[in-house]
Amino acid sequence: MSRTALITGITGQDGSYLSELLLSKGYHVHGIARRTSTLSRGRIERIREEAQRRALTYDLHYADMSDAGSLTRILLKVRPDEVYNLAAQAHVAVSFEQPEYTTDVNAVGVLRLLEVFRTNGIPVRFYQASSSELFGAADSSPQDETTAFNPASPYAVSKQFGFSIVKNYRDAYGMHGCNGILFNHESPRRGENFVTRKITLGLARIRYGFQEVLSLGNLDATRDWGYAGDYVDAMWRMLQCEMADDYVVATGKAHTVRDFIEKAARVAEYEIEWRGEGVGETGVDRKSGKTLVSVNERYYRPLESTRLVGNAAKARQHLGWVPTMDFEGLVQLMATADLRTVRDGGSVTEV
Ligand code: NAP
Ligand code: F7E
Repeated sequence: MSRTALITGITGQDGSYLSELLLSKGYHVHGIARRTSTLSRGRIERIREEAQRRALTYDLHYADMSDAGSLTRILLKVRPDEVYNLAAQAHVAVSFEQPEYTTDVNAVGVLRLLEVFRTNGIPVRFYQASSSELFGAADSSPQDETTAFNPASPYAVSKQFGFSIVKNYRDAYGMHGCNGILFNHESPRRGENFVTRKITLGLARIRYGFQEVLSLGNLDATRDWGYAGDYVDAMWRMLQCEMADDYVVATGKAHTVRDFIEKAARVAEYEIEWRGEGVGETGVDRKSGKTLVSVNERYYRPLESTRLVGNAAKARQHLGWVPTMDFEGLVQLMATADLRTVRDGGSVTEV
């Protein structure tokens, strides 16, 4: 018999890849989408059409993580076997500007869902989108499930609450709740103001004359970047285990923002040369002398996460999780997709 899954954050990057995965496995898929003034469904429009064509269940329901009543109504109606909580105010820099909203959605929102399950006796398997940002200014490297948390932003603090409350409900009530401590994962569907996508889209726009320069913050920040398509597979694998547990999902390799720019620039047929330093630093194309990258303090954060690189040995061993794409492949995929989309004048989120 087909299982039923509910995805919060279905319109986001991960929600779209997880939708495809679950539909391919025969699930009935439901998602919550919030009301926005312009529809934010670009990433799942094609998935919806395809599901409709194949007569598969792929239903969206209006709800919001800040509205317990709406969550209760949908959970009681859908009665899912699995719930994937991906909805969040997911931007770390924005969380410094909107800490209260970030906490309401990312922290209290998790509790709202858990309380609906508990008070209504709904026996779901629950996935919580935890984050490597919990390690923050990490004391040791690489990080695994035993590394101490040291969150460095309101976003990370809110996600630490989400992590802890899932563990608490698992221990106190025997609920099947898993935390995926996922390191950064990217794709051509990544939000446009996260650094990888900002770079690939910016370079494509410069290449085709729609943008002058790419303005960025800390070029020396390092991250462990993987491919979103691989990471949603780990989410699903967690919920197939009899015993709920927490898992780090990562590639184990760290790169700087600078590395990412240099590789993406090559795909756009530029050769970056760095000149100057600090806020005066620029990235110049060696052949044409054109300035492609400049630094703007506006994109610096009050506090940075540092030394982030994950050890996913537990996920590999217990879940049989194996990533399919390396850093070079990821940059190539994203840069090529944005060059094509900008050239063809298409919608940047429909890839
Ligand atoms: P994303 O693209 O920003 O998607 C976030 C989703 O949450 C969107 O569907 C968004 O809806 C929805 N949302 C935001 N506020 C909401 C609210 N108040 N009520 C209901 N829905 C709301 O993020 P992502 O990259 O797919 O990440 C998915 C999850 O994994 C997030 O929880 C994120 O914090 C976490 N995470 C991500 C990464 C990563 O590297 N991508 C790593 C670790 C953890 P709209 O489309 O309407 O905006
Ligand atoms: O920043 C630096 C910035 O915003 C990465 C979210 O999915 O992953 C993501 O959070 C690095 C930081 O991602 C710009 O300072 C430089 O050091 O792409 P990002 P993030 O903050 O790592 C974690 C795991 C999550 O859980 C989050 O939901 O890049 N950086 N210049 C910049 N970052 C941005 N956004 N824009 C810049 O211009």
